[in-house]
Amino acid sequence: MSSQHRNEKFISNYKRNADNAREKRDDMTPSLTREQGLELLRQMLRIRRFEERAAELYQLGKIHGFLHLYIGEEAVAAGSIPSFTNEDAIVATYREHGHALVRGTSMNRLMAELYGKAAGCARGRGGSMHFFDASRRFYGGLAIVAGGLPVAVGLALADKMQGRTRVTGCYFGDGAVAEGEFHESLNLAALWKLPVLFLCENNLYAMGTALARHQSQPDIAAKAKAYAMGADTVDGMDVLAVEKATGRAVELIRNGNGPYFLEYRTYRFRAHSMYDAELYRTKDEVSEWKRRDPIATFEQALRQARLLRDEDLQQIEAAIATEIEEAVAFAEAAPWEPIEDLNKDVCTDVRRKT
Ligand SMILES: Cc1ncc(C[n+]2csc(CCOP(=O)(O)OP(=O)(O)O)c2C)c(N)n1
Repeated sequence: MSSQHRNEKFISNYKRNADNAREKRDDMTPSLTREQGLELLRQMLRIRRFEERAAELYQLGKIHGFLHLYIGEEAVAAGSIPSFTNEDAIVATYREHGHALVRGTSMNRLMAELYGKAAGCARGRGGSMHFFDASRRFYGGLAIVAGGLPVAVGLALADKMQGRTRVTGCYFGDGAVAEGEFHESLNLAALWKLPVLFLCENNLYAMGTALARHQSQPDIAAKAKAYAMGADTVDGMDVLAVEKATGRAVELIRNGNGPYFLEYRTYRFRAHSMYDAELYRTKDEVSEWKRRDPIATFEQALRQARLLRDEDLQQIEAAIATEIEEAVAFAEAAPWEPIEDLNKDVCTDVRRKT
C-alpha cells in the first residue's frame, strides 16, 4: 500500500472512531451544571479570541518571530488543565498559549510576552514559544520537539523522591513520538512509577508530515501501552470527553498508580506556524474537521440542554473582548527591557577578556 493511501485510510478510521465516541457521550450533557458548561465554553473562546487577535497583531508587525496557533485544538487545554491543582506542574510545547491562559497567567503578561516586552511572563525574552510562569508551576513553552518529556519526568521524579503527592502534566504533539526522548521518558516514568500524565495532542501532522507517513505504528496510545502504562485515546474535539478522561487519569496517578497516557485526537485549523502553504492536506479535509469545531459543537450541545442563552454568549464575548483590549493596551504601553540589561541572565560573562 502506498504511504499516501495508508495515510488516507488512517485518517478515515481516525474520524470514524471520533464520531463513535461522540455518539457515546450524548448522555453526558445533562449531568453538567450551567456554571461548568459556561466556564468550559468561556475558556475555549478566550483562547480562540486571544489567538485571532495575536494573528492580527502579527500581520501588523507588532509581534515577531514564530507564532503557532492552537485554533481548533482548544477543547484539549480547556478540558484538561482544570483537572490539575495549583500544586501540580504543567509542561507544554511552543503551541502553548491556550494552556497558559487556562492555567491562569494573566492575559496582560502573555500579550506582553508576545510583544517581547520586559513585563511579559518570560520578561519578553521567550516570546510566543516560551511562556513560563513559575508561580503557577507552568514550566514552558518549550521549542524542542519532545524536549518537555524529560523535564516532566524529572519534575515527577523529584516529587516522588521527596514524598509529595503532586502530579506533572506533560503536553506534546504527535511529532514527539518520533524522538528518542519520548521513548526514554515513557520507559523511565513507567519503570519508576512516576506521577506524570502524558497528554499527547495528536493533530495528525508534524509540520507537513502526516503521522502515518512517518510511523510504522500510528496508534500512539498503543505505543504507550508497550511501556506498561495505562493509555486511552480521547476525542480531543469534545471538551466533555477531554474533561472526563483527564480527571480520571489524574486521579489514578494521584492515588499512586504511576504514569498514565492520553492521546487526544484533535486538529489544527490554521497553518503550522503563521505561514505554511498547507500542501500536505486538502481544503476538503480541513473543512470537514471544521464541521467538528469544538467551540461550535459545544455551544450547540449547551443550547440543546438549555444551559446557554443568547445573552450568556454576548456577555462572555464582551468580557473576553475587554480582557483582550486591556492586554493589548498593557503590552503597547509596557517599556522595553533597557539596553544595559541585555546581558543579564546570560550564562557566559561576555565582558570577560579571553
Ligand atoms: C528536536 C526538534 N526537531 C525538529 C524541530 C522542528 N519542528 C518544529 S515544530 C515540528 C513539528 C512538531 O509537530 P508536533 O509534535 O506534532 O506538534 P504540533 O506542531 O502539531 O503541535 C518540528 C519538526 C524541533 N523544534 N525540534
